[in-house]
Amino acid sequence: MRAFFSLVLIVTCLGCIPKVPRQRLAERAKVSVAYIVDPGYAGQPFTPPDALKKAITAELDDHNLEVVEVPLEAISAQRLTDSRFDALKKVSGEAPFVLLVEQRVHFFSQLDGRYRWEVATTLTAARADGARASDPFEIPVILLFDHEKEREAIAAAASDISNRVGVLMDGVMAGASPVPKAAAARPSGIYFVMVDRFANGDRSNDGAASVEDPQGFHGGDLKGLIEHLDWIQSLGFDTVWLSPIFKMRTEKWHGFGAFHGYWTWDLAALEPRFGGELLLAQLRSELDRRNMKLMLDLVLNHVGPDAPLLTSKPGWFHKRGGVTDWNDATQLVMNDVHGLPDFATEQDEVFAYLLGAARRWLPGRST
Ligand SMILES: [Ca+2]
Repeated sequence: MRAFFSLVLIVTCLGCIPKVPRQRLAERAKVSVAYIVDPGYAGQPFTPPDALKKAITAELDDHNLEVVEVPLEAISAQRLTDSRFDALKKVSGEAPFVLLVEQRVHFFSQLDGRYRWEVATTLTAARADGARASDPFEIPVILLFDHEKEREAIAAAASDISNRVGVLMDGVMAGASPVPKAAAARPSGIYFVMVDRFANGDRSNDGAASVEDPQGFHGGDLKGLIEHLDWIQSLGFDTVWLSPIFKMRTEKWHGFGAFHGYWTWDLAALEPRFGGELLLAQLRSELDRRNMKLMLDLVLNHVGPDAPLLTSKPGWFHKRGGVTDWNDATQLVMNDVHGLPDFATEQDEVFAYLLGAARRWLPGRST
């Protein structure tokens, strides 16, 4: 849950669809289409507004394809794209083409009285003879009114999304093979390390630690991690994602432990009990030697309780109180999650601070 509010740096292969000329079938054919919008924190999957369906239907009609919409129930029991696509194909009968439209909508920020949303869409399409392609993308949307939510955001992005459907279907109808993903040549994966709980390589930095206390620190550190890199690699992983290692609150809060590292106090310094910058540099070098990658986890949504920034920069926080309605998109972004002081990231100064902190830890920038 806490990790959801943090930043990790991930490189993905997007737009793996080769560009081909506009396609139109000589004879009209059916395309089986399924829509699903994943809910955020609560609720059931739902179908997008008619504005999107209408735009996509018009686009497909332009390809001489007749839409047969598959009911949401046919795929809603599945959570993964591959499973949904298989379920869609199963109920598509003789339709020579299938199209799956998956969406998730996020409230992003409130700025100058307007509401910024992100509409994330993954399109997956295939011909009956197997050629399949996918296109994941995000479209930012500005809405003017508080009562406008997920449906209005999707409707606002309908034209852009239907255009992407057209390009994707051009590729599928032309039989173009998707460009292989860069990572496909070698299996890979991300191994997440809860640094305090992974391996204790240096007992001199333990401070107050007790493995008997489930909420206490257990002594894990970067040195212990470095000593286990061969083991992590032997499991088939090529990337290590660390729980936050930055200066943080270390005292318990309402009985809950701080060992996870998500109660950051200072993103520009390392927490001494995990090891210093020399050890971080050594970790990087050991990972490089194994052709492995490192992901650092920066908590950008909030600071830890009693963080010094609350005193030195009191204007940097929303101070709207805790979240009381988990279905209220504005509260989710602007209010304190479980009492953790919420950064006003829409302020230029706050944004610059967080960006600077992120850049601080890029390789070759640690001075
Ligand atoms: Ca230790």
